[in-house]
Formats: sequence, structure tokens, C-alpha cells
Amino acid sequence: MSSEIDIMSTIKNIELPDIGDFDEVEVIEILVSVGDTIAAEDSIITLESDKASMEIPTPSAGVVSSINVSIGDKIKQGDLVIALESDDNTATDSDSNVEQPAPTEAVEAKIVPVTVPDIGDFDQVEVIEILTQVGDDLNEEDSIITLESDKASMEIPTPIAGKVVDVNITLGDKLSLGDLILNIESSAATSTATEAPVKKASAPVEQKPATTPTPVAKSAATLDQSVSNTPKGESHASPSIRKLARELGVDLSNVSGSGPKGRVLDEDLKGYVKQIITSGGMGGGLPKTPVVDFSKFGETETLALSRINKLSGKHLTACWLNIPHVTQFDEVNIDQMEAFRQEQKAKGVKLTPLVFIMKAVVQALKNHPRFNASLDESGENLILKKYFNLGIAMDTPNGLVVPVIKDVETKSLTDLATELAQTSAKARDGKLKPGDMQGAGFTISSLGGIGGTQFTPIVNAPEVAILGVSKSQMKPTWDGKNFIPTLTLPLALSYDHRVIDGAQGGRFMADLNSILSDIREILL
Ligand code: CAO
Repeated sequence: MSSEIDIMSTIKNIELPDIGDFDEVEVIEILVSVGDTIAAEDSIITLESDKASMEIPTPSAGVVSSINVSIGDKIKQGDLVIALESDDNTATDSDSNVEQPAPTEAVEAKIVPVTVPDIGDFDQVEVIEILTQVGDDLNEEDSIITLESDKASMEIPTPIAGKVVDVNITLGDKLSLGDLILNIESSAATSTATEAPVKKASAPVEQKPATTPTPVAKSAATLDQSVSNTPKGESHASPSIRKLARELGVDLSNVSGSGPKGRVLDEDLKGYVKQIITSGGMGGGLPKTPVVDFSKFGETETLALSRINKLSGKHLTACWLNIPHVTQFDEVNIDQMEAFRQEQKAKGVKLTPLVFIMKAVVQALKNHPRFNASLDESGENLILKKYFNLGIAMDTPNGLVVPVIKDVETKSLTDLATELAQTSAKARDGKLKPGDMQGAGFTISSLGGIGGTQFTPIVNAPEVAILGVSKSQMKPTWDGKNFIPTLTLPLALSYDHRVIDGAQGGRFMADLNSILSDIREILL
């Protein structure tokens, strides 16, 4: 006989246990799959009523052989949830292990103790909120505390109206069925306060001293209104998500849920936390700017941002926040370049200063490879690029785009002029493809055709430097004896100070200045 025959595995039916006074509660999550090996107490499904959500654990370990419920099913105590193939003999009377305490009531003068009612299969459940204090006038059914286990959270209501005389628990206490919560000076006659529940609970009522830690008779009858997992203003989430949120210090009302009915799922909470860590990094994101109703001050009009505005806005914000910027300014004597440009113009060849600047930048990048580079993901290595692709910021009716002119070192000034014209036409017509905007090692933003004396460009991450070009103008320069009128081009170099030191920035700029002021090298 093979030994396998000796190991008899048995199929155990796992039924819905007593979960308190609930009837027909919806299955909102199934936490296991057929074939899963699960341990006793692992959660198998999550149920949600309009008052509470709770994870239901399996009482036995084993391999899930069938799942007998579907999401959306309404199930009740005793319904089959899953079947387990198990080789232990633990009983699976998951629905029969709740000892119902004999409902009793407190009668002593008008002081009535309020104790932890039967809240299902729970024991030693933590007090996470105290919702009332001494002196409060409570109505019947007002919530007095919130309890939370790792499987459920629930608000416990007072079964009678009256004034709170004392509160006998503190936050963090672990309570079980019958533990005293507080004493109430009943505003109604004691007999009135206890009679109604007797009927509802249809259980024998004994007169007990007020201090006896037993539920007042009405507790059981009101339990279905007592369990609440969604305090006002908060989102839907399972108890384990609520617990995790509290441990992480996350206010769940700030997390948008992607589950059914906007329920906050595990991935929503983790995504929210991740986003805070990556965007804020310094303790919870950025302070918000004020929200103002401008129409209070005069007529206004609302203009939707274009898709490009929104995309570039997000990217620029990320660049601005992630990169420690330094901007260095310089002015270049471009008399020689201007003379050559005018010469070409006379021959019908139109060249703007930008093509010269592009060629000069490539020369400077060859001399200073750190500027044609990106940090790797770890931030600990610099990836030097051996190709010379330049991003050129372009103005379009829909906003800023940065197409890439590739292999600039292989192209002549006229090639570049032609390609720039074609690319900017494409950009203005919204015909650039994603590939046209990828692969740059360095960016130039030229406002030379528009004006201004200087501006501070934002580094276009993951690049580490950008050159801003403003409008050239005639300026007097001192030659040692006289002031000479000189065509001067303002440049601004912004760089990532994690990668480039000030001295390196200064040297790059000095080199670029000398290449641009003597264009013979570019013309070769
Ligand atoms: N100084 C003086 N004149 C300049 C100059 C400079 N630095 N740069 C260009 N000019 C002149 C050109 O020579 C041209 O005049 P002519 O027709 O008399 O020769 C005129 O200004 C217009 O040039 P241009 O802007 O059409 O051409 P360009 O090659 O300089 O630039 C392009 C092309 C596509 C980059 C440009 O049209 C553009 O879109 N610029 C805006 C970039 C931008 O938005 N940057 C900001 C980004 S951050 O928000």
C-alpha cells in the first residue's frame, strides 16, 4: 500500500460564522483563489453592510478547493463560503462558537451601566475612539465609542438616553463582551428604558446591579445599527486598510478609492503614500496656494488649459522641484557671427542666430561631456551621451513643445535652418510624433526672436543643463581705449547643481562664449 493512501485529506466546508446581528450581508471582496494554501485565521472574504465591513477569517488551514460565493452575493450566517481540503481534523463549526451571554439589564436607581454588547466573534477589541464625555446628554442609539479589531471596526451606541455620569474606559483599552463602558443617568424611568429591548431581544431579563458588566437588554436588538466602518466624511475601506492607514498616519478621506462605491483598496492607499513620498519627500507634500473666488473683485472668464499646457506644466513642476538649479548669465560679442549672417542673407541664405548657437553648443558639449548627460535612476551615476541631440523649445498656439534635432554635429548651418523651419511648422500644426520629442541630451530655449534681456530656463529633466537665449542688442564695450558698439547676445545657462559645480558651469559658459564670438570653428 502506498503511504499516500494513509494520508486522508478531508473536505471542510467553511460557513459564514456569527458576525453579530447581520442578515444578508454583501460579499465585496474574495481574498483567496482555488488552490491557495491558507492558514487558520487568514481572511477569506470581506463583507460589507451599510454599517460595517469586516473580513471573515477561516477557522481552519488547508487548500481552497472551491469558492462558493461571488462578489455581490448577499450571504448570512451558516451560508457556505468556501470548501477546504485539509488534513487536520479541526472542527469547522465556524458558526457555532459564539456564546450568547444571557441578556440582562441594569436597574439601580436611574444610573445604568452601558457595557460592550455582543458584537460577534470578537474578544479584547481595542477602543480607538471615545465619542462622548462626562456630562453629555445622549439620545438612544448615539454612538459612544469605536472599537476596532484587525478584522472590523464598529461604533457602539448607547441603548438608552440620558446623561453620561462617568466614562470607564480610555483609548487603547481592550474590551470584551460585557465590559463596562460608561454609566448613564437615565432620563427615562429605568423600567421604560429596559422594557422595549426585552421584547425585541425576546430573552429573559434579570434585574442586575448597575455595575454588573453585562449588556443592557436592548444591546442585542440594536446591534445592526451599532457597527459602523464609515464614520461621517470618510471613505469606504476594509478594516485592514483602515488599520494600515492609521499606522501610516493617512487620513483616508484624502485617498480616492478605485473599488466599488469608491471603496479605498490596498493599492489606492499604497499609491497615495508613494505619491506623497515621491512628490513631497519632506513630510506630506507641498503647502497649497490659496483658493480665491476672483469674481468677487470683478468680471472673470474661465479658460481651460490645453492638453499640452497640462502635460508640460506637470513636467516643468517635476523638473523645478527635483533639480537644484543654478543659473549663470553671460553676454557674447556676436559681431563676427552677425557679419557672416548678413553676408549669407545677401546671398539669399537665411540663417537665424539659433543655428550658430546650436553648433557652438555641440562644440562646448564635446569639450564638457558632463553637460550632455543624465543621472541614472539611483542618482549615483552619470550617463554620458556620445550623441549630440538638442531639444529646441518651440512656441505653438497650444503651448510649449520641445522637439529634438538629432545628430547636430553632422549637419550644416543650412541643414539645421531647414530642419528647424520644418520642425517648427510641424509643431505649430500639432503634427509632432512622440519620437520627435525624445532623445535629447541638452536643450536650448530661444526667446531671441521675441525680446527680453535675460530669463532663467528650467532644466528639462532628465537632462542636466539648458541654455536660454535672449535678444541680442548693441552695447558699448570697452577695448582699453574706447567704447566700441558691439552686438551682444545674452545667454543664461541653468544646470543641475547635483551634477555640475559652479566652476564647471562657469568654464562651460566661457568656452561657449569664445566659440560663439569666433565662429570659424563652427564654420569648418
Ligand atoms: N537676437 C536677436 N534676434 C534674434 C535672435 C536673437 N537671439 N534670435 C532670433 N532672432 C531674430 C531672427 O533672426 C529672426 O529675424 P530675421 O527674420 O530678421 O532674421 C527673428 O528673430 C525671428 O526668429 P525666429 O524666432 O523665427 O527663429 P529662431 O530660429 O530664432 O527660432 C524657434 C525658432 C522655433 C525656436 C522660435 O520660433 C520659437 O518658437 N521660439 C520660442 C521658444 C520658446 O517658447 N522658448 C521659451 C521656452 S520656456 O517657456
